[in-house]
Parts: sequence; C-alpha cells; structure tokens
Amino acid sequence: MKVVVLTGAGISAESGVPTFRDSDGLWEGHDVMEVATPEGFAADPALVQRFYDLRRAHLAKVDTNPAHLALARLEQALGDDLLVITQNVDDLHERAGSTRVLHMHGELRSALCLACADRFPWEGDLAHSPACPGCDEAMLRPDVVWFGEMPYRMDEALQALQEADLFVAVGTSAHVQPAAAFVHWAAEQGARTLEINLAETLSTDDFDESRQGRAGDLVPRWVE
Ligand code: BV8
Repeated sequence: MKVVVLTGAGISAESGVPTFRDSDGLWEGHDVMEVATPEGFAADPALVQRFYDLRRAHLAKVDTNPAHLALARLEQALGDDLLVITQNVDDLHERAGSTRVLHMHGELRSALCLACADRFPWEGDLAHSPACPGCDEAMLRPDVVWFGEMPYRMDEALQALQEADLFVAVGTSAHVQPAAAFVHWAAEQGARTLEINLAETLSTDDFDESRQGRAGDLVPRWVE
C-alpha cells in the first residue's frame, strides 16, 4: 500500500517549534509578508536573515516528539511505499529517523546562493554575510520557499500523490497552496484520505476521515 503523509507546523508544535498561524497570524512578532517573501527580503535583508537565523538557532533547543518518531517507524515498515512531504523547514523528521522526506518549502539548515544558485548545508547565521562556499560571493539567503516562489520538487510530490492509496495530512491548517490542494489531487485518483489535526481546518470536509487531537497522541495510534 502506498502512503503519502503531508505534515505542517502542527506536527512540530509539541516539540516547541512555533506554528505559523496559531499566534494570530503574526510569526515571532513579524507580519509574514515582511519576512517570508522575496519582497520582504529585498526591502530589509538584515531583518529577514535575522528572522531565519533565530529559527535556525532554535532548532538546537527543540527535539522530536512521538509523532515524528511514529512516522519514522512507519517508514521502517513501508520503506519506499511511504513518502513524507513536509511544509516544515525544521529537521525533526530527519532527527526522528525518517529518510524519505520531501521538504517542499525548503529547510532552515540549508543556504542558497543568490549569485551561483548552489545550495549548501548550513548550521550558523547568515546575517553576517558569509561567503558562498561555491563562488565566494557574500550572497547567501535562507534556502526556504517564500510566498510567491515555486515550491520544491513538485513533480515528485505530484507523482507520489497520483500513486497513493492513502493520503494523510498531519498538523496543517490548509491555508497555504499548493499543499492545501494535495487532498483533492489524491482523492481524485482514488486514494483514501485522513486528516489528523488539533482542530478542524479549511479542508476537513474534503477528507474521508478527520481525527481531532494532538499529533503526538494521534499519529502513534494511527501508525500502530
Ligand atoms: C506558489 C517556508 C506558485 C518559509 C512557507 C492558489 C494557488 C497557488 C498559489 C496560491 C494560491 N493562493 C495563494 C497562493 C500563493 C501562496 C499562498 O498559498 N498564500 C496563502 C497565504 C493564501 N502560495 C505560495 O506562494 C506558494 N508558491 O504558490 O507558487 C505555484 C503553485 C503551484 C505550482 C507552481 C507554482 C509557496 C508557499 C510557501 C510559503 N512558505 N514556509 C518559512 O517557513 O519561513 S509557508 C508556511 O506555512 C510554513 O511552511 C507552514 O508550514 C506553512 C503552512 O502552514 P501550516 O504548516 O499549515 O501551519 P499553520 O500554523 O497554518 O497550521 C498549523 C496547524 O496545526 C493548525 O491547523 C493547528 O490547528 C494545528 N496544530 C497545532 N498544534 C497541533 C496541531 N495539530 C496537531 N497537533 C498539535 N499539537
């Protein structure tokens, strides 16, 4: 059986990673369009670099929770028949042991060079304009997908959704496109669909089944 699991900020909430919307639309005190758009970066690169530097540094203070660990166990059982597509830019799926993870919105622990378009694993800050390891230019930005930018590896994601027998969304409010459309694309080709979320979402009615509760409780129960 082929399974695609889409995860959002809600799966990392119990790990202490702030969600995107639960804090009344402000994110770490910032207007999203100020810090998660190319325009915001062009207007105030230092602010945006610092916003991501803080979130990258925060990764050292958080850890996986039972939901991440359960999905890693599921991969042990299903192997290549499982794909986790995450909107999250944290590395908690990997730290839990998942290896089949598609970061459609990029990753905090990666830097992208505006000059040569190479990307590099990155742990430290970017606000001090470090030189790009590839071209030595001081043009590195967070390797995350901002609003208005093309999500990563959509062809792979669409292929997996086409083949899925089961599509599960965990901890996403279904505000952001194109991730919010995945349930429709999966259902259209005959996949069963399950939503696991703390509260009802914009898409709850589009799922065959919806379970409300904390991911840390419900995902392990679903995986077992
Ligand atoms: C694009 C990276 C074109 C940066 C992020 C219609 C069609 C296509 C595009 C659009 C469209 N309408 C508008 C658009 C444009 C835009 C968009 O969707 N805007 C929205 C705001 C209306 N989309 C884009 O620009 C995307 N690009 O469309 O390109 C295109 C399209 C298709 C094909 C080719 C080209 C790019 C969007 C990516 C933006 N970058 N992140 C960063 O992280 O800094 S998005 C950001 O929101 C995060 O990645 C976050 O994960 C994501 C989605 O939010 P959620 O994960 O759902 O988090 P949220 O806080 O909203 O919800 C948390 C949920 O968890 C809640 O429901 C809560 O109840 C629940 N929860 C909380 N605690 C728990 C829990 N659940 C379980 N257990 C708990 N303990």
